[in-house]
Amino acid sequence: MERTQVAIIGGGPAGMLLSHMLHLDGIDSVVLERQPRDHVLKRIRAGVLEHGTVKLLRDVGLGERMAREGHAHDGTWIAWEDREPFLIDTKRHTGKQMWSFGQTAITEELYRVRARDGGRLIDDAGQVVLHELTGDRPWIGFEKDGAAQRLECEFVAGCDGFHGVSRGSLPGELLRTFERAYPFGWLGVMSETPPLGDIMYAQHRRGFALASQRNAMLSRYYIQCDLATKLEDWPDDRFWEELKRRFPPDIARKIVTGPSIEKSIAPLRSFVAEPMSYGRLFLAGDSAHIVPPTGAKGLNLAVSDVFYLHRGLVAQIRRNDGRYLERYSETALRRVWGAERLSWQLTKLLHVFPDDDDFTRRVNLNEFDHLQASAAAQAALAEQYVGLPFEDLAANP
Ligand code: RFL
Ligand code: PHB
Repeated sequence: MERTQVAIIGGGPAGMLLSHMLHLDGIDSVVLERQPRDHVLKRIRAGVLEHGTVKLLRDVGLGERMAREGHAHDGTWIAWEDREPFLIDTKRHTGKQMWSFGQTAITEELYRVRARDGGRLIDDAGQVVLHELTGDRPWIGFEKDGAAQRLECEFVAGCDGFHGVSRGSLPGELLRTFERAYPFGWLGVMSETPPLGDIMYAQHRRGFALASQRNAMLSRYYIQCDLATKLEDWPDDRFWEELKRRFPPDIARKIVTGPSIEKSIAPLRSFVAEPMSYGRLFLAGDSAHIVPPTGAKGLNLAVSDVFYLHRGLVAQIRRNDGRYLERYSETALRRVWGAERLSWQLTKLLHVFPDDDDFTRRVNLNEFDHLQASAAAQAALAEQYVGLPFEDLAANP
């Protein structure tokens, strides 16, 4: 039997960041991760960080590698067929920049500092079950190397992603879910080629495309694809050709192609679970909500959840002040719904849907033209894209 103050289910960015931040406040945690460590460290996902995420990572001592390998951007471009490209100019409208820095590197850094600081992580942990969440002494049952184990704790953080077990531990009559599935996915390619200088979304009648990056010699590209798409049907040559067709010719010419080092398909989904807490269980990150990647909000939301949850746990454990934890769910959900709305709007604006008609196309075109013309519309989009500020309790007493 093991004992800790906070049992953290899931060793992705949400769980590992929470464990690290609690450690900085002298609070003990144990992370239970279903996958072997190598698997977690190899996953390629997010790449664009909000201003607030970058600041938080710096504040908790994780800024050094980001400063070395990451890259600041004044905003993100939208290339629109037959129109001048448009910059979501976060620098101009908010004074803040976004950063390109990969989730893979952030996860590596988190595993490094937790190991350095003697953090306890049990990977390859199977059959995780949460018990007695409404009592004073919750506990987690799990299997390690075929043996049944028990972890006792004061609080449980459910950071186990969309396919985890934590969300399902809320009673069915309490849990409400909100969902939108999209009839397409993103086919993503990573290549060791110099990226375009800028991050750029492309709207095109053949479908959406995106040019992004991880560092000076690592590019990340995506194209909208059918849900039935099979990776084996997309050799590199076909991918590059399709990608270039979706960008304006002068930009397509600048895309440097090369062999892919990773290729994967991600379906798009919007999903929110309410509430994000039950008894002594608190959900954070993808376990409670999913956004389509248009808008680059998923990892950033996981970080803001962790900011609120860490603050609540520290207030409760160190000062016996329960006000933050009591409001964790409602506070986190306000920010979650802001990101849900933005990523849904950008997904609708930039993708081709099978049932799009001429009316939809005209409305989308008008939305883009309005963005080009209206400083107010540009400022509103920039404010949401760069990330809404983290709330203080005083904002909603
Ligand atoms: P994760 O990363 O899914 O980690 C959850 C961890 O929990 C483990 N687990 C369990 N452990 C124990 N017991 C169980 N029963 C368990 N079940 C699961 C899993 O193995 C895993 O290690 O969730 P977390 O920490 O909440 O982090 C969320 C982010 O990973 C996610 O939101 C982002 O990657 C989303 N995302 C993006 N977000 C951004 O902010 N900016 C971006 O540019 C961006 N681009 C993206 C993305 C996601 C993508 N995909 C593949 C869905 C681009 C793509 C293509
Ligand atoms: C990425 O670099 O992987 C990326 C960038 C922007 C997005 C989503 C993903 O909106």
